[in-house]
Order: sequence, then C-alpha cells, then structure tokens
Amino acid sequence: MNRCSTICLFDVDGTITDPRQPINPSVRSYLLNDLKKVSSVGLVSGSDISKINEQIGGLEFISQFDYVFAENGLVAFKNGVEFKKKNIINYLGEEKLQSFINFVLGYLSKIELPFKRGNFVEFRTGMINISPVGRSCSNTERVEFEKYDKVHNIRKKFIETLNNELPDIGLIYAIGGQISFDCFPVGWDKRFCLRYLEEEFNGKIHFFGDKTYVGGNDHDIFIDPRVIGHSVTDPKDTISQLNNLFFNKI
Ligand code: M1P
Repeated sequence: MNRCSTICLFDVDGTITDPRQPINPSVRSYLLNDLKKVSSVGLVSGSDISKINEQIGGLEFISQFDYVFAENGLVAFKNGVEFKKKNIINYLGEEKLQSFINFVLGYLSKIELPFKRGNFVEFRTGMINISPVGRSCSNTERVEFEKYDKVHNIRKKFIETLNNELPDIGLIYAIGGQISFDCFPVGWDKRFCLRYLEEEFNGKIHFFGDKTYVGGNDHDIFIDPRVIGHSVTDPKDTISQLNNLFFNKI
C-alpha cells in the first residue's frame, strides 16, 4: 500500500489515549513508525493544541504526524506547523457571543451538583468549551462527575436548554469527553478538517473514533461519505483494528 494513497485520521481521547491522559509510548510508536510506513497519519480532536501537545508528548512527536487538526480542524497543523486558523469571534460577532456567554453563566449558576470547581467556560480559538463541574477539577473528580452525569444527564439537559432557549444563535453542541461539551458554529464539527484534506489529498480517508454514536463528537465525520469510518472502544481496540486492516494480523 502506498503511504500517499491512504490517510488514517484519529480522534485522541478514548481512541489513542485514555480520556485526557498521555498516550502510551507503544501506541505512539505504532502510529509513527509502523502505520506511517503504509499510510499518512493525522489527528483530529475537539481539544485545543495545548491539550493535544501535552497528551502526545510535545512538538517532537506532534511534528511527526502528517496533520494535526486541533479544535476539529479550526486550528490546523501540517508536519507540526500551523497552516490554517478559524476564529469564532469573527464568525459570531461580539453581540451574539456575549448573549450566549451570559446565558451560559446564568444557567451554570443555577445547577446543583455534588461538587463544583473552577474554569467553567473555556474560550478557545474556534469553539467554546463548557464544563458544568469546572475544568479545574481533579482526575478523581472528573471520573466522579462523568458517573454522576450518566445518571442525571447534566450535560444533555444543558444542551437541550441551549437548543430551546437560543434556537437562532447558530451554534451546535457535542459531548466529546468526560466533564464538558464543545460549542461551535454549525458545520464546524470534525468534518471541518476534511476541506483541507480534500485540497491536498487524493486518496482514501479512514477515521477512527470512540464517540461515533448520535450526539457524540465523532458522529458527523464517522458517517460522512468522504470517509471510511471505524468505531473503536479504546486504544487497544484501535491497534487491533489497524493490525487487521493494514497488516493482516487478527
Ligand atoms: O477530545 C475530546 C474532548 O476532550 C476534552 O473533554 P473533557 O475535558 O470533557 O474530557 C475537551 O478538550 C473537549 O473539548 C474535547 O472535545
């Protein structure tokens, strides 16, 4: 197989790493040494580049991926060098942005949870990330919130309220991780990165993600006809599916 005729794009959390955890060096080596011999390799994550960088092990490794699409591709890197950036402020305008943030802050102030920490609204380049429990919670608290949310649907109800109360704001919402959800303009989901690949790449695009179900932040790209989608359960499953696909190992 020719490396230039295929690209494998990977979600990060839950697909090549445990949620918000550093990548296992053996998985990284598999992607950058073994897989890269037969396919171009890229990442597409809802997270911003500083979080991806931290998880992948720094620029030394980030630059070995053919593409890294942070914030769904709103901040795009090729061989470690940023080549495209899209800004949510320019797109929405200050007035809409403020009415959205004010509504969110009001809603956040009324939610009762077993515990709350800080950093509830993270403003990124191309999206806003909202965490009802707060992004400054510890790892143990992350896991506890995720369990609590599975029972009480805190994030789902928040998203339902945003859709009902701000129907014309032009934003959509996707749950990609354990404690938060991402908010971005319609069309700025993970499919956004495909426009750059279409410009420069002519081959098959494989996508691997764990949140491929409806409402998950991998769903839209997973079902996109330009892509061959693969649903995985964790990094081990990702490697096993790659072995099967590219190296005839079961
Ligand atoms: O990559 C998936 C998600 O990872 C983080 O989610 P959480 O902190 O809720 O586990 C965030 O960076 C989020 O934006 C991203 O989609």
